[in-house]
Amino acid sequence: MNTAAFLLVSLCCCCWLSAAQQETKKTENEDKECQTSQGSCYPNLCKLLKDFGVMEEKLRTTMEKLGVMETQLKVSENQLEELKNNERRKVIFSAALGGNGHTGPIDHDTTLIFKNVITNIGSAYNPSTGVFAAPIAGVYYFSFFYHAGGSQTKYISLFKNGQRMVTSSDHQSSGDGADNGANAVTLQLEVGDQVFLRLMANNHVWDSVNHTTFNGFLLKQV
Ligand SMILES: *[C@@H]1O[C@H](CO)[C@@H](O)[C@H](O)[C@H]1NC(C)=O
Ligand SMILES: [Ca+2]
Repeated sequence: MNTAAFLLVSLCCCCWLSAAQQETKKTENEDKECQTSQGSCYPNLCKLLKDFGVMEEKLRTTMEKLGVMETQLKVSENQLEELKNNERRKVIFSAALGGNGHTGPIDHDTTLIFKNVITNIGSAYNPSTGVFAAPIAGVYYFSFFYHAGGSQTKYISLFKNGQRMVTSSDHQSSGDGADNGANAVTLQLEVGDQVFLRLMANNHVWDSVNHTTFNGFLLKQV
């Protein structure tokens, strides 16, 4: 570009030279400082070259700024794409056991089915089976809260696939009429891992107005 621009300037100068020749004499003295090491040049050409130098410098800094802006734009585009992806990957659920009171005691371990869906963004929780299945690999946070009669034993565990992870329990007692218990856990899950609550054999839990809930959400994709 430098060479092309210089040729253009030189061509223009040819036209100007004849017209400028008369002017030259007058301004020659004023433009002494404009002499190059190759010798003196016509003042108009000299000024033009100086201007061109300034313009070239301006163009260079503008190009630099443009380069920086281009990089920033790319970063913003990537961030936007990430935000869009995160929006798509929301997994949040909350469900209550429902029913009209007692669940249990039953003589074997039973998966609790939380039928009253309060929130189920991403539909990863299945209210017909009580099982949450991870749609995305990541770290999830789960919690559960229960209410139960004090005169019976309570033993509720949260399972990841076949493995018991956390439990909340209380003893049989005549001292307190009712119990409330809870627990929570963060779990790193692979796609398809299942999380659910089990009421262990011969235990009991109560719900009539959403006392007993199972909750979870995706904390972070991994
Ligand atoms: C229990 O949860 C259901 C489902 O979200 C809701 O419609 C209902 O109002 C809740 N009931 C009470 C008593 O909180
Ligand atoms: Ca108790």
